[in-house]
Amino acid sequence: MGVCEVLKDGDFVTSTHRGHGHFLAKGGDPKLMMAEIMGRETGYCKGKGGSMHIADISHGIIGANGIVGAGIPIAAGAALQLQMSGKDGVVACFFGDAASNQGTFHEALNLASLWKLPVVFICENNLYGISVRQDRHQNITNIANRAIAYGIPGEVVDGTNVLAVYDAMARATKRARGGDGPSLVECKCYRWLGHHAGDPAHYRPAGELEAWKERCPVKLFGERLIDNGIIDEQQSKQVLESAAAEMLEAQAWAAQQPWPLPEKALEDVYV
Ligand SMILES: Cc1ncc(C[n+]2csc(CCOP(=O)(O)OP(=O)(O)O)c2C)c(N)n1
Ligand SMILES: [Mg+2]
Repeated sequence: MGVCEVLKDGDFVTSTHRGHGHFLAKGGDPKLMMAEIMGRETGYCKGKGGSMHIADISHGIIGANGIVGAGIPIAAGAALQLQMSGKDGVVACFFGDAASNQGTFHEALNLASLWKLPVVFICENNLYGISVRQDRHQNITNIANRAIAYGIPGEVVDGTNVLAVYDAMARATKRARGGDGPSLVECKCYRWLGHHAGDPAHYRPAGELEAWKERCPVKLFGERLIDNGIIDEQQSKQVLESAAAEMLEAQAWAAQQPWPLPEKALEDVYV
């Protein structure tokens, strides 16, 4: 949310295999998103993209991506298109800690920095790639330091603090729009659930999850708004309840939607 709040119409987002939050934050419709996740005809990609390949070009959401690290060069390509057409748009490119080990990350940052492309690389460092903890998949603690190799700014941010994320994104976006090129923003965060629904996540050290749950970004931001007198407890509760109700309504609506017809299976796909 801290990232997408900075973006404007005409800006783009590339996402990951964990992209539903990015999608909603950039303005995607929850009903059409749920229909796509359930493989329905009325979903954003007519049910052919599914959970990991949702796209909504009308909101600048170029696509989630089931291939780890694949969104990074796509973001650089979209930024090149913006630069070549003289538009002042920016691309926000999300990826994970493990994705930053992929060749695509390094190749894309190399060209994006060389050509001063208007892109902000946002690493969601949630400490794990599937079951593999960060200190077992890379020899660094701060992924933002990889920016040094490409001569661009790299910033570590507390990913549980939505305003800190917003500020870092605002700085990076200003730089990108001003023609000074990309930045790398590393958001330190955590994955509450296992890698997927069936993963009991036994690889976590005891107490780790509980400690991160104390730092729930939604809870912390709500408390901050209350402490500063911007909303009261009742309003905070209402916001959370209405968001949950909206998602339940989207889920129920999507479950009633028609399945795609078999004879349309080869439409809109590369064959
Ligand atoms: C190219 C490629 N290699 C491996 C996988 C299998 N895979 C799916 S998610 C994942 C871990 C990704 O970790 P990270 O980038 O940290 O993202 P997170 O899941 O933590 O959000 C892997 C290895 C894949 N989808 N694509
Ligand atoms: Mg990760």
